[in-house]
Amino acid sequence: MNKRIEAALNDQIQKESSSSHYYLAMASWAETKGLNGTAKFMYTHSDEERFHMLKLIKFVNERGGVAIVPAVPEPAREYDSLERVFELLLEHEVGVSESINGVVDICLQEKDYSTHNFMQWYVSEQLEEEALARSILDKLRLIGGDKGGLYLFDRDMETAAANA
Ligand code: OFO
Repeated sequence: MNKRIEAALNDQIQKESSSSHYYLAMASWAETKGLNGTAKFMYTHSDEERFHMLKLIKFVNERGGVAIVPAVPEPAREYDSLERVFELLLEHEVGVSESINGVVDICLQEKDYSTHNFMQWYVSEQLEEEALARSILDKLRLIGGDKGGLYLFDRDMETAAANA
C-alpha cells in the first residue's frame, strides 16, 4: 500500500476511534442526567463510529498496509448543557468531514482510485451525520429552557436511536 495513503488512513482510524470514545463519554454523561433517550442515541452513535474505525482497519490490512490501533485521549466528563453537547458533536463531525476530504484529496494526488472509491462511503456518511446533528441542534434551540419540551425531545431521541 502507498505509504502516504497508509498514513492518512491510519490518521483517520485514530479520528474514528476518538469519535467513538467522545460519544461514549456523552452517552455516559446523558445517562447520569436522566436523559435516557439521548444516552441511547449516543451509545448507538458511539458504536457506529467504532464500526467506521473497524471498516478502515480491515481495508488497510486487506490492501497490504498495517493498521495501527491508536491510543485515544480522555474526553470531557462534564458538559454545560444538552445544547452544548450537540454543538460539540456538530463541531466534531465538521472536523471529521474535513479530515475525510483530506484523505480523498491525497487519494487523487496519489492516483489511488480504489481507496478513493472506498472513501466515498465516508463522504456520504458524513453528510448524513452533519445534517442530523444540525436538525437536532435546531430542535434544542427551539426548546430553549422548556422542561416539558426537553422531556419530549429525550423521548424522540430514543426513537431516533432505535431507527439508526
Ligand atoms: Fe461521524 O465520523 Fe465516522 O466517519
